[in-house]
Amino acid sequence: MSAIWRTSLTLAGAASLTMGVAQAQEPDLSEPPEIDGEVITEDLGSHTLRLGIGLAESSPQYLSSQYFADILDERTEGRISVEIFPNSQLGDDVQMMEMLQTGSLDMTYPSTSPATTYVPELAVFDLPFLFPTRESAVEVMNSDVAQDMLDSFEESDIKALAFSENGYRQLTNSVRPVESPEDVAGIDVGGLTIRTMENDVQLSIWEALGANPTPMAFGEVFSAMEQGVIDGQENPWSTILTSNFYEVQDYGSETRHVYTPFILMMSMQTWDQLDPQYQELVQEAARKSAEYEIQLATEYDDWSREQLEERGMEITRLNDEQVAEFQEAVEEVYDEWAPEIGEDVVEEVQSIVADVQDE
Ligand code: TK8
Repeated sequence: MSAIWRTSLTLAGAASLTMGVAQAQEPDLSEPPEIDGEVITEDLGSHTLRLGIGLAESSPQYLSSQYFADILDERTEGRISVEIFPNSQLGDDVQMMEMLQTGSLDMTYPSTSPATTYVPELAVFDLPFLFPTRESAVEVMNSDVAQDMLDSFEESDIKALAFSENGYRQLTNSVRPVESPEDVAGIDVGGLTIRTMENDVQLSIWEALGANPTPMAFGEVFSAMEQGVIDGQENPWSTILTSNFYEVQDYGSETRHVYTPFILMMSMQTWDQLDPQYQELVQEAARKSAEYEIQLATEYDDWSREQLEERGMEITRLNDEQVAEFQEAVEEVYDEWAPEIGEDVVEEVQSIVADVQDE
């Protein structure tokens, strides 16, 4: 951990450290759960799996991927090894999913939003303000509707293994503090140019808020902000921190406008090469590492916001009325998209959420 954080420290951060500013540089993260379960001692073939991810080495996505690799390593006596390539270095979410289909990459870990081109029902996760709590989102990810969505990837030669948490998304920008939809739309001065994921529901959300939304691959976002091509973007605090977005974004708003998951997935060509015993193990390791990822993402969330403030970002917290204003402004997104996604899927998800909230 500390090595990772040291390498991702900015010069400014390093300077403030040497100046003696007390700053916890590492979140208080849970250790990965102990690796237990049967070890496959029989030689069922050797595999090196290349896993490309979008986020940085310090992200929950990377740390849990390492745990995934460790489980496979230990429980196959080193016969399955996983090489992780962070920071979109092998491609962005869309490209890496295509690489799984052609068999030129073994595994990737995209957001659900760009994966809706394969499984349109996944767009239910793009609906704004759907999950009042993280618990309700997790319950939906563990549900049969969600499992059906994972299974549907098989038609596209992708073995989707498990959902985990990208998380509640927050708005950042380099122009002005935002506490209302009017601030996004900038009535007299013009709307903020906001990068969105490559997903039509996300686009509708930002259109409804009066922004100028620009879909873009994640790997291009930092430099687009640095060069002023876009004013802002939206992602969980942990990503805003671990991908160093705070270096080029002065303002953040705790909008929590949408909760999006990740999906850990494998090329069907790779999957088919694995012995059934290995397949079972890979599936189990994926679930365990996804659970760990959700735990890390939870632990990272508030901590990251504090870190961002310490690093000079001005973060606006919204009260209930302010959140309600955003919620009202994007209500039309439901009218537009629920029929496309499937009213049944939307209602099923909403009823799971309602059950969790009633408990
Ligand atoms: C990383 C992306 C990222 C997502 C986005 O590959 O694109 O903004 O939130 O986490 O999947």
